[in-house]
Amino acid sequence: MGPPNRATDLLRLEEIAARLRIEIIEMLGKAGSGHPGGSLSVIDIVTCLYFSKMRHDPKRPEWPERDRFILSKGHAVPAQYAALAEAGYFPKQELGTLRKLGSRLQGHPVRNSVPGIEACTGSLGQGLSIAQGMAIASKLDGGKFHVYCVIGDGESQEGQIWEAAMSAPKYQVDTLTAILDYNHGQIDGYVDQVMPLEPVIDKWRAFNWNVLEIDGNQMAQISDALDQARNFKGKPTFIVAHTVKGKGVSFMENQIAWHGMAPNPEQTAKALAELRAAYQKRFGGTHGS
Ligand SMILES: Cc1ncc(C[n+]2csc(CCOP(=O)(O)OP(=O)(O)O)c2C)c(N)n1
Ligand SMILES: [Mg+2]
Repeated sequence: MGPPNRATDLLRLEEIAARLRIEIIEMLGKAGSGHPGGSLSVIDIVTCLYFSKMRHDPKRPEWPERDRFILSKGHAVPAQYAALAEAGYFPKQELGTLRKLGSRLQGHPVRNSVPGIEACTGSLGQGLSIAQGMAIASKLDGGKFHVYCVIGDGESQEGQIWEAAMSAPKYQVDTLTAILDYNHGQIDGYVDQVMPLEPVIDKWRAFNWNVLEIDGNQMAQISDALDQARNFKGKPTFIVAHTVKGKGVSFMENQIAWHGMAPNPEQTAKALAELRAAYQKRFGGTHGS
């Protein structure tokens, strides 16, 4: 069997993302707390990374040459847990323990507790600096692995983000790709109103990054941008990914209230019905009970 063609591969990734959206809502519904908006906006990017672009091996989570993924906006970790379980880092049944006392799956990523989690994040602003350190280590070692880091648009108000923005080009860290989940919402309002990021592309270009702009909920665009980023030499790449907060669940989309609120049982059922209907329409068959 040869390699899959592009259309087949994109469809495969879209199918995974559609399933992981369902699993995110199931997890949050059971947990009774958590962050649906930013998990649903980023899941297409996370899916493309784990199931197409990253060199990693769930059986060897500490393999030195693995690519690293740092979710700097750590509150969206249900998206990463769903991907890690799908990839085989831990059993899917464990997803149902999210945020429960004694569970490995805490509300924010914890390194050394969950295989596949590379850094403790959730205190916003720190992940890009951590990622840059790893990416420099890779570069010093001959560029054996690439580091991917997702930051939020609200998170971009943290000063430390701009310290990393300033220093990565100085060290020509081309083993680093940062992706901005530009979903326009933060914890208590719209980013444009709380602290505008614009002109975001000009800013990162001025800091001397290779900047790309995509629709971060379109698999083909995500895939192409990640390929370009990895192949670009001499500078780190910054991907401005326009996304929709709460993407896929109509009553959550672009609603600030759904930043950090879990759906109640009735809302969970409604969201799952929508996601399953969309899945069925697009891919046939059913997913989940
Ligand atoms: C240092 C720090 N300050 C405040 C918070 C509380 N907090 C959690 S999520 C959030 C908003 C983040 O917005 P954004 O980065 O846009 O996330 P997304 O929209 O992707 O969910 C804030 C302020 C935090 N986690 N860390
Ligand atoms: Mg946001």
